Amino acid sequence: MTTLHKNIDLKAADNIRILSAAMVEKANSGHPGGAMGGADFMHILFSEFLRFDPTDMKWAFRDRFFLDPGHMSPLLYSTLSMFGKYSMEELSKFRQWGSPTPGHPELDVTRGVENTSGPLGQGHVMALGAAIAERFLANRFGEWTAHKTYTYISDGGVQEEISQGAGRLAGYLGLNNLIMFYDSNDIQLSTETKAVTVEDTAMKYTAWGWKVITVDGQDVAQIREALTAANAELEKPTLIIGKTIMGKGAVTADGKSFECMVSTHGQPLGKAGASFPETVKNLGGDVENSFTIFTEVEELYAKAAKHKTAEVEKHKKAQAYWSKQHPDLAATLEAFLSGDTNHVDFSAIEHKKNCSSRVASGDVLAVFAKQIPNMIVISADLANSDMTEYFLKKTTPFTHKDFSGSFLHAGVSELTMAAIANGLALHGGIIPVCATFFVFSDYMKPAVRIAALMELPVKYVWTHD
Ligand SMILES: Cc1ncc(C[n+]2csc(CCOP(=O)(O)OP(=O)(O)O)c2C)c(N)n1
Ligand SMILES: [Mg+2]
Repeated sequence: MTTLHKNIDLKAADNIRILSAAMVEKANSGHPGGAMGGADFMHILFSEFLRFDPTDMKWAFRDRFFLDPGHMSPLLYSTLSMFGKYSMEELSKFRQWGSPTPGHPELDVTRGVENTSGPLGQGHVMALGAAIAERFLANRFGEWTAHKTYTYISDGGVQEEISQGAGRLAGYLGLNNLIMFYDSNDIQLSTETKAVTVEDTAMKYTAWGWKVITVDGQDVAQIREALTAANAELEKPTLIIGKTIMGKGAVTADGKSFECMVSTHGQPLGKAGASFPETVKNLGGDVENSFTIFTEVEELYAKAAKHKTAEVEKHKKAQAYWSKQHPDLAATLEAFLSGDTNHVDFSAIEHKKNCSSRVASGDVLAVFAKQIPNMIVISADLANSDMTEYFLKKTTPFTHKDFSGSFLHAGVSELTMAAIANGLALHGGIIPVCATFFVFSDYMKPAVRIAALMELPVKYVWTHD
């Protein structure tokens, strides 16, 4: 790599750091530290790897990016601003009433926000759902529909119990299309991580069947190499553990380093003990004009955007060719993507007299199994008791690298299951159903709440109490 190339990448990442810190400083609230550490990864992922068309953000076969730690939203907004998805003015209204840059991102696909996040842990499990949806569709319509699902997790997300369900299932299913970056800065909201854990996270994910790569999260060459290896992986989901520096580049008024400080987790740099103006200077920015994209960085992203649009154009051509060759399948795909279920004939549902409500539910699902080929039913180890087995009998469960069926045995993990269902719905093309006893629905509530906020058409089967 030339020195020039190296410099521009650092400049772009520093630009993202300045914007993220400036948003929080201006709003006088928010989370600058984590965002500043994750900037190098976001720059490389978005400018070089993530396949999407900046002029057609809703293209169905785009790579997905799911942010788990919603508090790092300045990082996402400022990265997307490089593609013109947020203006400097909009960034400067961070956390203000009615602005498109609320403190935690809310679903807004046209701007590049794939999921609402805030409750730690759920974001990366939605990514798992999207990765399953992608495999389901590729199995039926061909590998030309294939894409990657990237997700970004932090210490909080790794600690949340829901990550156990996602780690287990992604490994079991062999979801090599799922690539997760772990912003491992060893700092969380109120302490350093060493105050709460001695976990070997790499070993944990390896045990679940993941490929694990550990990199210096501030080194773009290592990040690039890891993303390349993750993209080439054929059997396993990949976890890239990026050892990052909380508040990367932050300095005090007298120019001393203010990195790796818990205090930069959730307050403006100025309040945390650093100096915002000195930090901007240290990162090569203009204090009077911190909401700026550097000219060279703007050029880099303009070039990247053009390249992305051209790349997607090629895929769209392949899609058009395939549609011509397979008109029936193409019509089915279109119906899947529309989410339309108007064709369902409810009169086909039959119940035995005096049947229990869960059996009645099973009768309905059995008809859906025949009539709704894009329905995926998930049960949390209760298939033969919540009667989703009526659906299962007409299909097969997903197993390692086999997505020919339409059923997921989630194991005993109701919250994971519900967040996966959200991810299936967010991806599109799928009608997700998830089931457990009514009494265990409490375990799912955080994900049900997020589904409600995002207005996702997830179906819940809650049988008896
Ligand atoms: C389910 C849930 N519990 C608690 C919180 C509040 N919270 C926000 S960030 C955070 C921990 C942050 O640590 P980390 O994820 O490592 O982020 P960093 O400090 O590195 O920015 C907590 C507890 C939350 N957002 N979601
Ligand atoms: Mg952290």
